[in-house]
Amino acid sequence: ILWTAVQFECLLCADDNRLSAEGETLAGHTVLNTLPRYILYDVNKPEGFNLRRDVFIRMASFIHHMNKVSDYHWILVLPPWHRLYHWRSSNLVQDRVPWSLFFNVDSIKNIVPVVELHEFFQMNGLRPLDAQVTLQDFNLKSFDQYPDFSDKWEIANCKGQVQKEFWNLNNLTFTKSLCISFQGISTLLADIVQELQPRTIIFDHAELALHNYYGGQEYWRIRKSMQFSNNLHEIAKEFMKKNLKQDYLCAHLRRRDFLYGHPSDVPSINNTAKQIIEKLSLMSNIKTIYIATDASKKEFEELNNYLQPYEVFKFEADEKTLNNFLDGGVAIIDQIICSQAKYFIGTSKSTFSFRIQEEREILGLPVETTFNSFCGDNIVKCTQPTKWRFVE
Ligand code: GFB
Repeated sequence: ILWTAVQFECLLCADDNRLSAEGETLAGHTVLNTLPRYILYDVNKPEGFNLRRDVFIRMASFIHHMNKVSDYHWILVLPPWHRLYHWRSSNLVQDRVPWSLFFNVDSIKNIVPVVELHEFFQMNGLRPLDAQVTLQDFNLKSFDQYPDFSDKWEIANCKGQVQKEFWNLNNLTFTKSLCISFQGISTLLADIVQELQPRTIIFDHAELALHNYYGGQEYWRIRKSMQFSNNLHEIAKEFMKKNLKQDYLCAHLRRRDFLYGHPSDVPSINNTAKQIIEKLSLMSNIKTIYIATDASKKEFEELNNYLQPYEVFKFEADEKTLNNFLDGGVAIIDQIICSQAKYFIGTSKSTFSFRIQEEREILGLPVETTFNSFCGDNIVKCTQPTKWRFVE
């Protein structure tokens, strides 16, 4: 399933009509305008899977925009999933995982012109990319006294380290590399492309580019196309058929680094159980609880004890499933099961929970069963998630 650098083969290079590195045609007629151009991107290393899914939507909007305003056909290259910080199974190789392991890429291709990285290499070979652009924040000092929130960008000295090797591929090289201070929506990246006129370009720190219109029609069209792969749906379905025979409540408990990153949003295990039982006391038809969590075994057992006599389930991947679908696939199975629950409670501020809420909106489930989150232990006023409603 994983691909390696040695598999790269350049289809265009074997073709009479190929472009040379300088952009001449070899077959005597200009194909420059008809060949697609490619945009690659990467995201700040520590970011998790579900924030990266959101960055994809912003980049997909940008590609749509490019294809409206430019004479060329632009294709977005799906960044492989590579050694994410939260993927904890150290015995597994979780390098450069293609999107097709997790998503139905054909469904995405119906809405957004995308290719996987290995498909890009088949077209481009090992030719250097025309440009590497590292996005960075504007210096606060340059704001004078008052912050300026207008959309803007400028070529600048690099503030931090520039990434030399994307996804540990030493054969992905660049003709030129520059840093750009950037503030604004993702379609503003089009101005940079216009200025640099590259055929292939990679943006690093793409998370700095914001949504054009979060929660609008285009957002949902792209979001809806990001279906999980059939294989993962099948595994979730099998688990639900076997274990979750009745209506169930799903609770997503985000712990581990969230205990430090968002301490006031994460209740203690005891308090978590109390909040679940309180909800269930209002819904006499639900007796079954599904727990999705990154908590330790010990924390889960503690929670399970507090929740007795309710029936409590958690998906435990067998060795084959874990080997085939990795930590990322197991997390998605949790998300699929939660998205189909009768009632959902998530963890405040977790993008893992947000993506479940979106999935439930796409499925058309009642809004009051979706936008709920746990309250931290010492919170006076516990705010519930914003209701981002699906727009067709
Ligand atoms: O997805 P994610 O960006 O959500 O990152 P947050 C959390 C990761 O932890 C998931 C694992 O992608 C999973 O790998 N994980 C979390 C889970 N909950 C579960 C679960 O219920 N089941 C399974 N199987 N795995 C942000 C991060 O996390 O938290 C930021 O994106 C930062 O980088 C911040 O660390 C504090 O939005 O919850």
